[in-house]
Amino acid sequence: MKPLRILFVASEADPFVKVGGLGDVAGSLPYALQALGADLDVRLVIPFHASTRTEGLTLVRETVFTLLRDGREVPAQVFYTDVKGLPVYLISGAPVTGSLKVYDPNPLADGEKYTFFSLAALEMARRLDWRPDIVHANDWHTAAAIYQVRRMQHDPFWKGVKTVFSVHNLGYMGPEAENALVSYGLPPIHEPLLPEWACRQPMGQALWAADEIVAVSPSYAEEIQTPEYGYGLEKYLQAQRAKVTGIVNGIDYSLWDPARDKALEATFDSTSLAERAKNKANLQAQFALTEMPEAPLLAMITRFDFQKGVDIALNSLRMVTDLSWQLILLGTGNAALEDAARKLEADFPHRIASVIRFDARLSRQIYGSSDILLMPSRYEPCGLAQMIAMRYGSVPLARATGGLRDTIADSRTGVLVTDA
Ligand code: NHF
Repeated sequence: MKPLRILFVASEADPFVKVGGLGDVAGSLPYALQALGADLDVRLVIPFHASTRTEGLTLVRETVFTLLRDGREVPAQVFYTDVKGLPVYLISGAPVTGSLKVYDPNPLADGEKYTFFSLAALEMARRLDWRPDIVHANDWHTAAAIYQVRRMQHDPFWKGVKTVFSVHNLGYMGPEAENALVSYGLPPIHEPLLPEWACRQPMGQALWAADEIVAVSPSYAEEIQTPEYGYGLEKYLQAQRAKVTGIVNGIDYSLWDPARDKALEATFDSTSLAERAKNKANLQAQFALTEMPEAPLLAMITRFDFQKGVDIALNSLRMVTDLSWQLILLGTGNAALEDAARKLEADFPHRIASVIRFDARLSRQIYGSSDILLMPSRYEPCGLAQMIAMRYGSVPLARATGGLRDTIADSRTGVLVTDA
């Protein structure tokens, strides 16, 4: 039997490039799909960002072609590599190399980059004469691929190709991409149930064009159909509820394993949790926090964003003066929130460490030593940190929203917040 071909299109994927949870998912879901059986042929395609890590990999220049933008040719180069049996394509070209960040502070540059990339990913499949059965795109960055497949249904190569659009975060829709979309031949859609502005943006277009919409948790699939979380698209999503499914993300337990994690001073498993005390003492010493074994070490490992409720945690902790606690905060993002974190540290020295940087190794040490992981998210489509925390013996304290509802269980009863 001919294997089912899935083209997995994403803006980032671990270990090549990882900014957030999407990178974790795109770096492991294709393998999990592949493992379902030999009758699946899954291939990953990502942009060849300036920050892509390719050490130790052999890259082969696979093909070159041009895309038309307002009648002008924009060259694209495709590189191929194989990582643990997964075929991976990296697409380069001026709109990608011209932008230093994976998510550019200039939204127009991101509009150009991701429209070019999404269309180049499809053109690549045609050049390689590898016709996917399913194109699986993720978030607004790769949404144009979904819309384009729908527009190309008259083309024998694309006719009958199905699309899956995963929504990792509905809050980001690509509002400045319209110019690029139109220039590459993707006009606004006409859909009375969508607000007019959404008809001109990649997120709205992909929700309209996709055969299936997957939200990254069952609760989030429900939430995006409500005014509180739907960002104005809730009416459309309600009308389309038959094609909206919630599938919760997972983490790769072989990559997140406290019994083997080389970043930890003391490794441990569920039978040797006492070992964690060494990690806690080590972290306290590293960040000049007073060693107080009896005080809970709280942690936040997050993008500094209002979505994540960083401000809620910082403001609330200021009020908790009658209990002993310590906090270690790791992440980067919004400058005002970074400043607020630094200020809290200055006001509570020896109690708070604010580490304003991206540090994968330190994050593992924090998971393996903290007592409580705070996730006061205003909304959380899925969330991975709570799953890692549970794997590493840190108890998540979270707001009951999205994937946090679907994944955090009471360890005494096994009951999920969703079921309670
Ligand atoms: O886990 C990966 C991640 C989610 O809740 C997270 C988010 C972005 O906000 O699906 O995407």
